[in-house]
Amino acid sequence: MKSVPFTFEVCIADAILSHYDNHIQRRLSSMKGQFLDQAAYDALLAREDALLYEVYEIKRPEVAGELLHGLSIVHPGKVGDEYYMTKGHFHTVLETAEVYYCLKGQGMMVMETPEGEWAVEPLRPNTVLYVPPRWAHRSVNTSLTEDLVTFFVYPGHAGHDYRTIETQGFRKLVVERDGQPHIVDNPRWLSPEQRS
Ligand code: S6P
Ligand code: ZN
Repeated sequence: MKSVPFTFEVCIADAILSHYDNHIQRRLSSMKGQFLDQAAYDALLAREDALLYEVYEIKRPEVAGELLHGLSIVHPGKVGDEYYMTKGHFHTVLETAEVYYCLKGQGMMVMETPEGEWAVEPLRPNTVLYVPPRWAHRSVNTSLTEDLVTFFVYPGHAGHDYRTIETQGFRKLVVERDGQPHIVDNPRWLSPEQRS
């Protein structure tokens, strides 16, 4: 792919880019085992394989020096008490960071390191979130009516490691209690010592 300068428009109202190369759609069925309330997950899936989130990617060569970027849209909804969220991942090259710019909606970014440190930061319109190297990240939409729309940028060679998160989830979950988002412990999570 030839590297020449380019521009494109971000239509915030429709949460769409005027140009993108790839459109990924993640449905409930692809999130098996990710939500804590398995019975609620099964019941929802029996009714409908709902669309949880979408990613519009601008493709760039997946090499150091390039920047991969695009739009992530998490739709509103819950599985049991847990808000709709992305799968979440570490970057395969752990020492790579990522920047998120929130365009629309209300949410949280749940993060953790392989050593078990954790952080949860708010995502609100016009906020920039910096995910440092080594931190796994998952976006959670804490609105039940509006999409959470973020623009992301990360190094071309970062890659995605979904396996650790698929196995035990993140250390913290974001759930609704009395109509408000709350950060709670994930009972399935194991510390690095317990894992080995
Ligand atoms: C990629 C970046 C985002 C996510 C997107 C979907 O490094 O963090 O583009 O891919 O938000 O999340 P996930 O966890 O399904 O890749
Ligand atoms: Zn990432």
